[in-house]
Amino acid sequence: DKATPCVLAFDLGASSGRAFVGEIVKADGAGGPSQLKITEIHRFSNDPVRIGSHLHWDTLMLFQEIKKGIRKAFQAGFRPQSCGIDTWGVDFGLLDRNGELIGIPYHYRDHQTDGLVEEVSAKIGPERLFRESGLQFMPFNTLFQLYAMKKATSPMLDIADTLLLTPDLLSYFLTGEKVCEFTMATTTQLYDPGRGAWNLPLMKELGLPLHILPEPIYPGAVIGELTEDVCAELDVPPLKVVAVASHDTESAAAAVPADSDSFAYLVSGTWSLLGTQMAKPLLHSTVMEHQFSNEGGVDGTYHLLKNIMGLWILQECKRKWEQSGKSLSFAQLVKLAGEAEPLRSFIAPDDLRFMNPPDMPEEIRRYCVETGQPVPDTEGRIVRCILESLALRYRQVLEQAEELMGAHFAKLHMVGGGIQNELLCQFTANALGRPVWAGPVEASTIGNLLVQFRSAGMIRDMQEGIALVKTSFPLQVFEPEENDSQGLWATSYERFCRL
Ligand code: ADP
Ligand code: LRH
Repeated sequence: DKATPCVLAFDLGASSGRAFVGEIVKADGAGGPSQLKITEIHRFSNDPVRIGSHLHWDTLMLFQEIKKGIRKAFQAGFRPQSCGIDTWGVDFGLLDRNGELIGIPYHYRDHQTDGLVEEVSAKIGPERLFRESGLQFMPFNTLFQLYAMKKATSPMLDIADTLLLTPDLLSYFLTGEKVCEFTMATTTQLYDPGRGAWNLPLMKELGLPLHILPEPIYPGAVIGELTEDVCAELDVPPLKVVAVASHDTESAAAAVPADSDSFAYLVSGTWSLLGTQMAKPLLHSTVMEHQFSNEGGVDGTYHLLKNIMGLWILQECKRKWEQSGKSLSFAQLVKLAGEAEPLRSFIAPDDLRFMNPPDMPEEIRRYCVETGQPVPDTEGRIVRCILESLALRYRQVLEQAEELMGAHFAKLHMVGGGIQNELLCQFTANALGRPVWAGPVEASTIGNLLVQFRSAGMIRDMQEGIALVKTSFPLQVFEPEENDSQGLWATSYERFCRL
């Protein structure tokens, strides 16, 4: 029934964006239990654009697709009470003093930040940089991007009045309101979770402009309403725009159908984010040594997380093979991997050489040559090598997370687009020697919807939302296929750790 109260979520990942309407419906007519129903309204590919030596997001296209999504939702007869946007972390647009976008936002895989982790760490001291941000030193964190612009004496920085992170930028285009949502703020390396404030002293030392960051607002806050211009263009009535957990990873984490507050999860998409929820950030030196992040989540939670290179490596192989005339779907690639010999050669997925090489399959082959392993020479072998290496890396990172938390997790929840790859879920269970509970696929979208439901008074709290997720999306459980510690996966893990 399209008159049912509903909300509209936009979830933009690095590979694609989607719009879903979410409703709370009664399963069997009026008497049954409530269920969360999601309807896909719009989906689009998110392809970066190279101009000269720089890689950019096609920000205007993304905004156009969001407008299309709003229009399509109303055209389909839905009457959403609000909409909310989540996207990947760290990236941003700069506005001038008239509120106009300056330049074209950079893509986090742009090479302008190469080598800057080392340079800034040497200047500031790695301990301080970690203690005052709680973040893994990823070269693309907002801090390093701004520092790269500073080093390039970018005139854009001179005229920048406001920095808006991607979801906030898109919400600004819709509403005219400039905000900074908290979960995104914690991906910048400019936010000090210990003090709960922007790290202005650090920015000053690095020569970055101090006035450009709006004060953080929290998931659930209303950002504003669609401007009259947007309503007129789309021919839609006024619509509220709500700040969700605008960082996609945190929206996904907020939708994990866990039994308790203490659980381990893996958000599987372009990236693999492996983490666990905590009441407050964990900032001691072992966290820095293991290079984990503390990222802000819904309701003041923090998440101990590690960025693992993820299915990006597979996406890039797929793209390269397509370019050379061999178009294979993800399903076909997974099938080929399933037919290839098991546990033959591995890569270290987080080696920065895999961040953005010109030819990913070649980079993998070269890695195997350099490490004296059999060279994967077919699509199936390469994909198998990627999936097994990711699974082994998940074990390594999960065990590190447990060491840091002083906890043991009996299972791993996996969510996100990557769980459609059942081979990866099975390999993960095998590598961990623990069950994997897979689902839901659209976790970021669902976390986004839950925050909006709560804002609209459609659910009381996030717990009620999680209960809805559990009754509405069946999970798929993958049990490890071997049980002894001498099994092939266990010995392969030793080989993997020696790489
Ligand atoms: P992001 O949000 O980062 O753009 P998604 O959560 O949409 O990423 O996940 C994208 C990934 O999901 C792809 O890289 C691909 O590996 C995987 N995937 C998508 N569809 C399938 C499929 N049909 N079979 C196996 N894997 C799939
Ligand atoms: C995943 C993600 C991740 C960030 C990366 C830039 O989509 O948000 O959490 O580190 O993109």
